[in-house]
Amino acid sequence: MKRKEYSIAVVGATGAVGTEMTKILEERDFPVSRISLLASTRSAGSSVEFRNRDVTVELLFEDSFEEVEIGLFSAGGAVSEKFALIAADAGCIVVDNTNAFRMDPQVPLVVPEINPHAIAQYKKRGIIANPNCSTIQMVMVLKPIYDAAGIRRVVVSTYQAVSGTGKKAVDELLDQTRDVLNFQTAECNVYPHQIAFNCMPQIDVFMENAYTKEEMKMVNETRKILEDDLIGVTATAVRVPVCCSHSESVNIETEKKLTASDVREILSGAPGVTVIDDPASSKYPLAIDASGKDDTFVGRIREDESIEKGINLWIVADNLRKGAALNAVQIAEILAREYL
Ligand code: 25A
Ligand code: L14
Repeated sequence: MKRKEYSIAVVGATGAVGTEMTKILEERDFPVSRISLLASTRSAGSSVEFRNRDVTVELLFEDSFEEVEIGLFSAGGAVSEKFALIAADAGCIVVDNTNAFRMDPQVPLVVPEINPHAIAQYKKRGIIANPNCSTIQMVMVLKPIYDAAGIRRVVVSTYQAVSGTGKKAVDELLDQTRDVLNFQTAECNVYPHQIAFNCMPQIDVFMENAYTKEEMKMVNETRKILEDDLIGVTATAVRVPVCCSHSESVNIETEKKLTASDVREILSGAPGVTVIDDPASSKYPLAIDASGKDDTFVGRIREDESIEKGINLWIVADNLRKGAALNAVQIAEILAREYL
């Protein structure tokens, strides 16, 4: 019997995340009958290769979702706020990569390895939200620890790649690096400060409580995905001059005491997680190694000697893949397999 195939739209198809989505649909042999690649006037008319064929990028407009079954959105919050509703009204199930619907109680916020059961809630609004990239890689590691020992509090600092902001930010980092090395003035268009040879403790905008929006996404989304509002989470999100893959230093206070070797064993069996932890030979997860990979990598696992039940670790994942496009395609795979 021929397997069922689906009509798919990628919104923001020429962006950093959208490009990766199309690639991953192809790599994982997602059952696609038709693919619409949608973007703004800047790239409508250009073409993108999918399964050895050139597909023309079309302009996103109100009628783009007729007969589309699944829409993968990654063109920014403003585009999603408008077009996700239009798509859902037309019967297209939206997997949205932006911040627009993540905390909507009627919209499930899903990491397939962690809370696949939540996908069933898509029927309420026709939308499933993909969490923030920094949240996804952190909960991939927190969840197995939470199940084994409970979690009281998490303190995280991120070291985030520029590709999270989109292609223009990657260009800005490369241009600034070249300019500084050539004794030229580095031009800043995307970020408020020079990012080349720098670290910037601001990702997204500041909120009234003096945290950035990115930091508060990590707090709120972690609780929603783990379905526990009592977990304390506090975050500092930092941009570093890295093109791809986010790194995170995470301190976890558990309910039950875990030794470092307990944690190593728990994480070794966790789906989608790879432990790289051999300090004697300088082996630990690195952004440049995680890029292009699907797993979330964890290392530097050690006990926090300043408290009774604390663990420190270092988490790295490709922000465009597990942090965005791969997670979205995994959600679409479950939709196709179990719901459509
Ligand atoms: O609005 P927000 O929420 O603040 O989001 C801002 C940015 O976040 C990225 C994405 O950048 C977005 O623009 N983003 C989105 N989801 C993300 C996620 N989950 C995410 N980042 C991390 N995690 P991007 O450059 O990666 O992708 C932009 C894509 O969206 C299309 N798009 C934008 N506005 C649209 C739209 N499509 C339809 N209607 C609209 N109104 C966009 O298509 C792209 O596919 P494009 O045609 O506008 O861009 C094509 C090429 O143009 C370059 N470019 C981008 N911005 C500019 C630009 N060139 C000149 N000037 C610019 N201002 C890009 O390099 C792109 O290749
Ligand atoms: O909310 O600039 O998904 O790195 C992810 C990455 C917003 C911005 C999100 C960045 C974003 C972001």
